[in-house]
Amino acid sequence: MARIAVCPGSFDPITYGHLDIIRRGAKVFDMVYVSVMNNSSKNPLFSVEERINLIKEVTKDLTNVKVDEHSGLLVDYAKAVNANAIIRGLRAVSDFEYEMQITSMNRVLNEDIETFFIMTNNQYSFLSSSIVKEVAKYNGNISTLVPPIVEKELKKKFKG
Ligand code: COD
Repeated sequence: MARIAVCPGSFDPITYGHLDIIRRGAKVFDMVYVSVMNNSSKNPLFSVEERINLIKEVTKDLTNVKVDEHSGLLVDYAKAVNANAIIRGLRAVSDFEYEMQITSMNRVLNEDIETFFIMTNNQYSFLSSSIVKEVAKYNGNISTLVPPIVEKELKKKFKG
């Protein structure tokens, strides 16, 4: 049986922290669906299409990674692509409570789908999309935080 996982998130925009989790997940699973979840209460800076295009661009060397979107429950998306695993990243203790809550909810919704956590790479432990947007907004250097194409698109967003 193929090991298929979903790596869900807002990815607004994708950072080197996300990319590290996707790359490491792709080493363990036969197929990883990176899914931009389109129903979050957050007010995104990038449209779903923009986020998908950026993820596609920075993962184009990974042959077992597909990029997609979904509006609705994550477990329904996982079922639709025959995935029985969810990959999430953990940065700090502060992530734990939220991750435990959504993991438990997803298990109630579908007990056949298992969540796997990948511990952040130390160099990205402080990194989030929000922090990157904050620094970019005030013209700070984000070149070590996001891939060049993401840096370029962020600069465009904040130019106006
Ligand atoms: N290092 C390691 N991991 C990282 C880093 C980093 N520097 N930065 C981010 N990550 C990880 C996050 O921990 C997360 O696992 C993943 O990357 C994506 O992060 P985000 O912030 O882009 O995504 P989130 O946390 O906003 O995603 C939330 C979901 C969209 C997955 C969630 O809202 C959801 O499942 N929505 C669908 C509705 C649903 O099914 N609800 C029921 C369950 S509650």
